[in-house]
Amino acid sequence: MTHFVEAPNFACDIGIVHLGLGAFHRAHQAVYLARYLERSGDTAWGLCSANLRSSVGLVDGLRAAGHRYHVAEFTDSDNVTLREIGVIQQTLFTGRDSEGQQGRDLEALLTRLTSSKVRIVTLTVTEKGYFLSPTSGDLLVDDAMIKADIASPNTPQTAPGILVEALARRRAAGLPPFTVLSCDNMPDNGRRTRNAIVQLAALRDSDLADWISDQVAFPCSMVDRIVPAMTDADFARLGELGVEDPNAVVCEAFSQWVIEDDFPQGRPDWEAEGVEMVTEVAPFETMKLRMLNGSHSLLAYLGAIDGVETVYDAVSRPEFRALLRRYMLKEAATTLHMPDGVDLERYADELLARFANDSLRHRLAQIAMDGSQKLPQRWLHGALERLQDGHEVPCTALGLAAWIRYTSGVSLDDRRHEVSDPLASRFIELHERHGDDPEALVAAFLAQQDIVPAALAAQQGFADAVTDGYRRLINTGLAASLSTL
Ligand code: NAI
Ligand code: CS2
Repeated sequence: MTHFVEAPNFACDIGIVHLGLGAFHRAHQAVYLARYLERSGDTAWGLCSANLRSSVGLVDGLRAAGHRYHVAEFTDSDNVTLREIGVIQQTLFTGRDSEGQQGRDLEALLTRLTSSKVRIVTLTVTEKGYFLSPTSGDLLVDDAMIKADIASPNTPQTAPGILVEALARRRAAGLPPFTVLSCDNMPDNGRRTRNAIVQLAALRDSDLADWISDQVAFPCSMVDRIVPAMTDADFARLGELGVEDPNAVVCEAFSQWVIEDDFPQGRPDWEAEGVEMVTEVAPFETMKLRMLNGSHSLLAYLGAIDGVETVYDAVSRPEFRALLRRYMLKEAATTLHMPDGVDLERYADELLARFANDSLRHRLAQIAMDGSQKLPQRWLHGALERLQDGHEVPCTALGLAAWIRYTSGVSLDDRRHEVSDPLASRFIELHERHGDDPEALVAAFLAQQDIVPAALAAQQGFADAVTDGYRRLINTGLAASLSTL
């Protein structure tokens, strides 16, 4: 059954600026706001959505379409809700355009961010867009882009740089700050975002850093909706349903948003749309990162090095389903401390059912991107807790072995793939230096302290398990390796 929902014609004030206009923003935050606007008629919370780095085509495409686009929410391949979204009022691009020009709409974005009507800034700039060390959470002050923002703070390129400049302008104008709400899959995402911004501000003006520290709220949030990158097949399927829209996105019907309720400048009444406003997000965030995202990463590396293409293809195989159940219940759930009433076995079953949605083509190559930024929170912190409690983590160890292989850019049957990761060139060097010696290779990867907590690297039993896993994968293949778990 296909259910159509049209967007009403509302002119809104812009109350929220979003950084990172990707697939997820269009199918998650924008949908909650659109539903809120339709129900309440409150026009204070329209969106200005900006890209800082890539996807200028999407920014311009949405402008050309009057900022209206479609979200196709699939329960399964037979049941879809086609929602037209009209809550975005403005789109901007501050990255490098096709002529190599940097910062096309930067002044427009900074002007928007200093409007008194803007009270919230949301972000989905991916984990690497915060320029933080994945293990310590400290700002990467030696990164070339952060260095450029330190040298030229009035023409910033990074998300932290843009927010620091906008907050400095608001402070100088006597305006209250906006609230900053990270919607990226990072642990303690609010606290980490605060770190990035306060540490960058401190390099410019310690009074500004103190003001941000005292005045700006950085609530944490847990976000969940599977929104794969669009494929030609997705556009063709939407065409069959009567939707010709280059800015459309396809996603699952499920959606969740848990937010720490700390919005001193006000916020939309999100609860009415099903958002859970809570005092502490951490248990839900850790549960989702370790169980859902941790499972995704297991499939991504073990599947991708064996030629499996999508999440659906992987979970259609009993050996992968068994691996995920075992990982989720024995290695992830056992590290969680959930409020009463949360049934983790049921959560694991629900996740398996979501992964088996036959209408999504969620490519493992997409999930495999940026492993250096993702693995600490998905696998490594939980693994360390279990090992310190005297337990083993065989699924995580095999997953890590698969990730190490994946970063060589060569699958188990010697096919090449692209490795998209800010540390990709470092990985290639490690493979060139130690590729012939699994023990040395694993030791070299475990010694990367900006990815692997030192206490985990020091667990010899874990290093041995990863090395065994690596040997098994290359000598006996995936199926045999999984069967020994
Ligand atoms: P996407 O590939 O469609 O968009 C990525 C966005 O991040 C683009 O706007 C891009 O310009 C921006 N970006 C990338 N690197 C950046 C950098 N260094 N600085 C500034 N901006 C940068 O990806 P999508 O699906 O929108 O996901 C984005 C993030 O949203 C994920 O990394 C994750 O943290 C979060 N998320 C995504 C979900 C999904 O299923 N797609 C679900 C839950 C969270
Ligand atoms: C995925 C997530 O790309 C990835 O790394 O694990 O984007 C995942 O689809 C979402 O977190 C689901 O909410």
